[in-house]
Amino acid sequence: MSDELKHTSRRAFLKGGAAVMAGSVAGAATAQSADPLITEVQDWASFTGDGVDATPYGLPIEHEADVIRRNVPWLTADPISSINFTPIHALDGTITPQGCAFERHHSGAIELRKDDYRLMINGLVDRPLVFSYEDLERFPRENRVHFCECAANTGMEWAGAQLNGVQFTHGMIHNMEYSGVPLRALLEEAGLDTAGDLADKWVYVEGADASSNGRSIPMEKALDDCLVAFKANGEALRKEHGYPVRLVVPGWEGNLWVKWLRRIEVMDGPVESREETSKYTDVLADGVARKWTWVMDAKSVITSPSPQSPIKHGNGALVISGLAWSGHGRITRVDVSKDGGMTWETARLGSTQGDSKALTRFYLDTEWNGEDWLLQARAMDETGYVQPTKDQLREVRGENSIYHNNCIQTWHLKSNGEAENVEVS
Ligand SMILES: Nc1nc2c(c(=O)[nH]1)N[C@H]1C(S)=C(S)[C@@H](COP(=O)(O)O)O[C@H]1N2
Ligand SMILES: [Mo]
Repeated sequence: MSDELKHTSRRAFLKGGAAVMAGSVAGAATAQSADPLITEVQDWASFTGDGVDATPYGLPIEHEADVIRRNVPWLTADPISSINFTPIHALDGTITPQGCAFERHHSGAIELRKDDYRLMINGLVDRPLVFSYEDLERFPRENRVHFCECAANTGMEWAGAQLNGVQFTHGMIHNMEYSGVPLRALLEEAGLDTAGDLADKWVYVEGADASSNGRSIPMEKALDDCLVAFKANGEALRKEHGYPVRLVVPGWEGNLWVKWLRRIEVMDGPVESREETSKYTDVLADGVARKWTWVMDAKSVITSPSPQSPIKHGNGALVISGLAWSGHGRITRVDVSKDGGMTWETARLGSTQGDSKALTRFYLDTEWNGEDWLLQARAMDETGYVQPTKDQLREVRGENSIYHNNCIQTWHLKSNGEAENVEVS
């Protein structure tokens, strides 16, 4: 192709594209009758608004009162030992506000004052230590964005499409910017020789709540990227997320992210506690339980349109939006299918850089004219791993698993704009 031709066709393409967009955002382009919201002076322009003293600490405006954590009544028999879900169908970008980030407690959220906070490091260290909150603040800090996904996220979907909303199928996840001290620095302060042979060493981490939620973490991970965090999204951790201090274990299942962190013991091996034997293990197709599935594999889901976020505008321009994440690193690509996985289009990632082990936003800017679609998203991460279908997972895991379900999700988008949780095979 000559340079001249290339030029012309690119310009033609751009013009064509613009025409499609203008024509398709129909409501916006053709508002011709008098719209009082444009022609009349409104109350909010005639009187002053609230003063600066009205909201010393702000909450979302009342019109957003629907964007809240919700639970599934039959799953939440006991609210003390239970779970609620992030309204991911109504959020955009990647950061989860603490006020609506899912919670999972084994014995309720406790109230622990900073003054009463203590963190002990003991076991196979030269100098067992107890840190106060102020002590922790005197170590060099880091800021990092990471997702925290409960291993049970999507767990109700193993045997069939069950919960009709992305908040319930995928909402056991949040993504925050944490400020904290690398766990490595505290272990070194306690005299752990991090240059020595630590191949068979573990840390056992415990919370101050009645459940303690004790978990064993191999030393390699403890020294790699774990953070002892005290701020999330710039402000103190909320009580329900572990105030004043929680452990951040990037990319690994949420159960390891101990809240109200009180003790870290360096040990010769794993404790094999309740949370890592009878729970959070994966039953395979042959009935054998697989231990230690720590890393959350690459996963993605379309958040809009979805059952709780139907298409309400008319035909034409449609933004399909969703989230992708991987416990192994960065998301490199997300594909979207409209026909249940037969053909795929590559989505646009909301940020080109993308944090490692963090939520990535994706968009597919497309057009919808009332077609019946089987919408799916499929994530790929920097290791080359591709998110599997439900059938592929079932071949290995059967249908009796609960945890670590990272299968491709399908929404049936109907001509009326509503979407439903379905399965394709
Ligand atoms: N101390 C303590 N830490 C805990 C838990 C708990 O009950 N107690 N629940 C764990 C589980 S199963 C998950 S998924 C995450 C949830 O963190 P969140 O409540 O901030 O969403 O915290 C983990 N840390
Ligand atoms: Mo969890």
